[in-house]
Formats: sequence, structure tokens, C-alpha cells
Amino acid sequence: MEWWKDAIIYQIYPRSFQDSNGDGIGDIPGIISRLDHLQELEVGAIWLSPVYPSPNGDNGYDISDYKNINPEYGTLEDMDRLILEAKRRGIRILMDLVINHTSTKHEWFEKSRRRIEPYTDYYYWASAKPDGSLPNNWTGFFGEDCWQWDDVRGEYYLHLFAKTQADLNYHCPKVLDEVKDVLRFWLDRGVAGFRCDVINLLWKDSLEDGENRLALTGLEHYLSLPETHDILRQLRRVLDGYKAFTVGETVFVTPEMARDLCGEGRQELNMVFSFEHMECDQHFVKWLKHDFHPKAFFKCLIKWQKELFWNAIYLENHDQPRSIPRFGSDGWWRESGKLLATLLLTLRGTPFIYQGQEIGMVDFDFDGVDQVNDVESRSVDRFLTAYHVPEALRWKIIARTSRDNARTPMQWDDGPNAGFTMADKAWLGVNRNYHFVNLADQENDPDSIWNWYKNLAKLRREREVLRRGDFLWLEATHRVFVYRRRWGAESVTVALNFSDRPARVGSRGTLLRSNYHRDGFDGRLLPWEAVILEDNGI
Ligand code: TEU
Ligand code: CA
Repeated sequence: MEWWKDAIIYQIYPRSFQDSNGDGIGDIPGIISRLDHLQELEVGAIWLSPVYPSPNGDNGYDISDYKNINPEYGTLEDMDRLILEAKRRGIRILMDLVINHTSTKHEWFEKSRRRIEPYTDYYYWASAKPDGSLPNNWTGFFGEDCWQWDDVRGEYYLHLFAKTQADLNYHCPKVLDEVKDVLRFWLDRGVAGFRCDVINLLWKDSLEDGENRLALTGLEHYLSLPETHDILRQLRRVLDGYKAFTVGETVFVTPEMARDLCGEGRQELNMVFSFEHMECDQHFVKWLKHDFHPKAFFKCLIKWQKELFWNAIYLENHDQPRSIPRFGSDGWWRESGKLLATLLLTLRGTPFIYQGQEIGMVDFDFDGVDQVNDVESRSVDRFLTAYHVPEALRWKIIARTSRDNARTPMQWDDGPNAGFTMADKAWLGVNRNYHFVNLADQENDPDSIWNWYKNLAKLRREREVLRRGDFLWLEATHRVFVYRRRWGAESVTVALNFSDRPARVGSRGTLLRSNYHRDGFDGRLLPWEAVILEDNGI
């Protein structure tokens, strides 16, 4: 079986993981110094959010040089050392491949805006409509329009994300050649594969107006088009030479679209990050949240478990608020943190753990928007201000949805700045709760969230059924989720109580794990209890 079907993958947001030189910014030597932590968690691969040179308009998702390392994070030699040191611990490195757009500081863009060949058409350039309005009516992912005027070129360029992130034009064949070159550059250095940023948006079929939508007008002109599939198959040919792995970040995909992107035999991606389960607590757009209803969440997970043979499983990443306040309960922090760990590590697919999740880190404790760095949050704040939304409401919306909730520095111990940096101040506020949410404390506590993650990682390694077994749901009510994994003669049932009240389930079996101290299981679950049962005689 492919390594990635057995592995747990860990996502690092380098800026916030570990600072080694006291400038308040996480870096590659810092990551190297923490590899033992990841080895203890039995991590098989690390997905590194972007470490390339970048003016940090979107913290690395705006790349200005694909073949180098951001000096804030280190050097190419540091990167080589990371690859080597990780390998010594059985850990592979996955790079973030951001090829829908580049930074407007990239040399390609600088040349394109001056019409220097062969770069002239590397981006989507267009002039205003005859009436002087923007080239089309599309709207961008960060809540604002997606055309920016460039004085040098005398035209507008397309940016689906921030205005410093110009979309690459794959109608120009040279662009794909450049990307293939980038792949080879990193694969030759020993990386094992890539997480591919917004990879289902690459191809724009035309720049015509889109049908008006509440959000993302224009979507039908670029969402998972056939030419994007062609591009992915071409990239696969390069990747195959290295037996490399890819997971695509794919927005707005249905299970059907996902199967076309990562189904066996498609020769495109190995798996995708789908978003549907992350959208079940929102109306239309992520800024309009409603209460979390576990049942809708379970139904969505079941649908994806059934419809896709294999996929990426995740509850957190650098774009989403933390999972405990969102799907669990602050009041039952430890129990619900362990319950969510149980869900993540017992569904079928490759689990992704996001830094800090393994110690139950929660959302930021900022007081106002001036403490927020996230380009998306700032854009949304401008948008809401333009619509005269009062400040208190704006802050409420942003505090609940900001991507910075997941980007505060990793909480290693209860020393200054949680052991993240020796500087007086970290680049982004450290959560004051680090005095009681930190790794060092949890290492000494057998009942900690950290030890629960370790314990389940071990169970997953020991029990093939948890990795390869098929998935069958047994109960999905407004608060209880029960499912079975089966592999040959092995059968294991997982029962989860997503509520502050005791619950009953129909399943029985020999207790393998509970996030409470108990000897046997009679069908009664305590608040936020998670149990794993060995099924007898099925
Ligand atoms: O994210 C793409 C994406 O669609 C969202 O998750 C996005 O962060 C936003 O919340 C949409 O409302 C990827 C990266 O993960 C993200 O960090 C980048 O900002 C984005 O692409 C642009 O590269
Ligand atoms: Ca540093």
C-alpha cells in the first residue's frame, strides 16, 4: 500500500511554529529543533506551509521566487538539512505548491507588466469595458473585487485572492513549463510531494461576465474545468518519475468532482481537501456563521466517507478557526479535544493534524482588529465598513472567523512567549492561555490531550482495521455519532457524544479506549465521551 495511506500528516505554519534566532518569527532551524516532537506523534510526513521568498502579503501564499527560501525562515542549506533530519526520523517533507498565482513582486510579473517576452502573457491582463468599468463582474475570495489596475502596463490584472496575488495564465504554455521546472527543483532536493493550493481553479475558460452570485461571481468560468484536469495529468507525469505524492486543496468540490481529481486511475492528485464539512456551520459564506449542528456535520462526513474511497481527513488548518471552540466545547476542553482527536484518527483516509491541535490550542484572545494580521480578515473588515456595519458587529464577525485564530504561535511551555521565541514580542500575539495550555505541561500529564493523540497514533499503527478498514455508520443523531470500521475478521466501533449531557448508544463491545477512566462499556456515554470498542462476534 502507498505510504500515504498509512501515514499521519502534520501541517506546520512555519511563521508560528518555533523561532530559533529571536526575531519573533518561526523558522526552519526552529522546525528542525522540534522534529523529535513530531516523531513522538508518529508523524509520517510534514506539510510545510510556504517557505519561499515572499513579501508576505498573504504570509507566503504570495511567492516571489519558487526556487529559494525566505531569508526570514533560513536558507536552502537549512531546507536541505530539514529534509535530511526529518528523513532520519522517518518523516517526509511536503512543500506547499502555490501555482494559481504569484506575488506581484515575482520577476515574471515585473517582466509581464513591462511586456518583456516571453512573460507578456504569463498573467491575465485586460482592459476596462467600453463603459470604463472593470474588465468583468467577477468577485474575489477575500470579499472584494478581483481586478487591479497596473500603471506600468496600462491594463488590469486578475487576482482571485489579494491584489498582490496575480493569477497565472495557463493559456500561455510557458507557464506550465515553469511549474514543471519548480516541481523538479524540489523533488531533486528530496521532498516527497506537494500540497497544491487552490488547485481546482487553475484554468479560466474566458474572462466573460459571470452569473451574479451572492459570493464568487464568475466561479463557473474557472471551477474544476476539463483543462485543469489536463494540467494535473501533465504534472503527474513529472511527479511519477519521483513517485511523489500530492494532496490538492480544492474549493467548492462535490464528491463527484473530487473523484475526478483524485480517483484511482485518474492520474491527477492522490487526495483532496474538501470543504463541505467545514461549511456546515455557515450560511452561504464563511463570515455568516450559525450554531454548529452536529447532525449536519455527521451527515456530511458520512457522505464523503461513502462516496470517496480515500481522502484527506482534517478538522483544522491555517485557514480555519480552531476545532475545539467550533465543534467541541470550551467548557469541556479536554474531553471534547480528545473526542475530536478520536474522530480525526478513526475515520477512513489520511489524517492531517494541524500544529497546536495535538495540545488543544483554541482561538486567539485578541481585543480588536488592529491585533489581526490576516489579509483576509482585513479585507473583510474594509468590506463590512463600506457597508456601514458597526464596529462591534464587525469585530464579532472577524473574531469568529479570522484565520489568525489558527495562526497564533505554538505553545511549547509556560516560559515567556510560550517558548515560541526569545524575542520580547512574537510576530503575532501569543494566546495568554499558554500558562495552562502548553506542551510541556501535557507531557507530564498522562490524561492530557497530547498523550491521547500519541496513544491513538499508536493504536492506529497497531490496528490495521483503523487504517484500511471500510466505514459503516450506525448512528448519527443530533449529538451522537457511531460508526464501525471493518477489515477482514477485525471490527471496531467508535461512539462519540457531541454534547454536554450523557447519552446512550446501541453498540456494545470490549472497551479499547475511552477519554474517561472506566472499565467496561454498557452503552452509556458521559458528556463529550469518545469510546473505541472491539466488536465481539460480528
Ligand atoms: O486557501 C484557499 C481558500 O479558498 C480558503 O481557504 C481561503 O483561505 C479563504 O478562507 C477563502 O475565503 C488557500 C490557502 O490555504 C490560503 O492560506 C491562501 O490565502 C489562499 O489559498 C490563496 O493562496
Ligand atoms: Ca526566526
